[in-house]
Amino acid sequence: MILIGQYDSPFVRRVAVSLHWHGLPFERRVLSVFNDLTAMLAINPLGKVPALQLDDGEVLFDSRAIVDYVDGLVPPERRLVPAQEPDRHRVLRIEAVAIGLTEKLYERAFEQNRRAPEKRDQAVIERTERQIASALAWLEALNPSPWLHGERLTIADVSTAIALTHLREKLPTLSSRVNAPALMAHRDRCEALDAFSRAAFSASEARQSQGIVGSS
Ligand SMILES: N[C@@H](CCC(=O)N[C@@H](CS)C(=O)NCC(=O)O)C(=O)O
Repeated sequence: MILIGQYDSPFVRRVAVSLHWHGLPFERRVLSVFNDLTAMLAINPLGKVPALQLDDGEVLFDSRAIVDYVDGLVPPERRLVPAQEPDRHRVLRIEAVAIGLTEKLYERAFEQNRRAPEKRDQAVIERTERQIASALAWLEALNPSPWLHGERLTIADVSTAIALTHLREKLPTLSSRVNAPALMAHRDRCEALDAFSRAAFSASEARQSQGIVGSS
């Protein structure tokens, strides 16, 4: 299998951590959705990452669909999304907020890092920050100890920890204003795991595709 995408993408990292957690070997093709858009459009009709090329050449896209596929390769008791109810819907419910938070962080960082200052919309920024604060408060109230649900790591933990790392790395000023001690401890606990450190946030890959959209 070949995972396409950079390790400054929280969605790519979700897939990479899932693959490492399950001990599934894969190669990686480091393409940027900004610098390599033509190549990305040939891989994924939306030109987005992550994409996962299977050994027979078929390509999967969207991290939810990929994580679902990857989870199906291991026995039910090892899955990151529990196979049995009610754990299944409870984990997916938390994951939905974590992914939604990730999308809002991505939008907020895009506004700051990819849009020319004169084109930034303060009303959009404020609305997005309210959504981010609300999602963080909701997740913090779950008080992970050590996991967000149940007795073992699930996709809810993977997605939430990666979102918190993305916040710290891409939006440091906003991150410094956040009061979420339980989530930050949870992030550090998760990022210390082998499956996470083998797919650690990559500042050098982030630097490779910096820049304002439409400026070059
Ligand atoms: N729902 C998608 C979101 C993926 C996503 O937004 N990826 C970003 C990189 S972090 C991307 O490809 N952005 C380029 C674009 O939206 O044009 C998933 O879960 O895979």
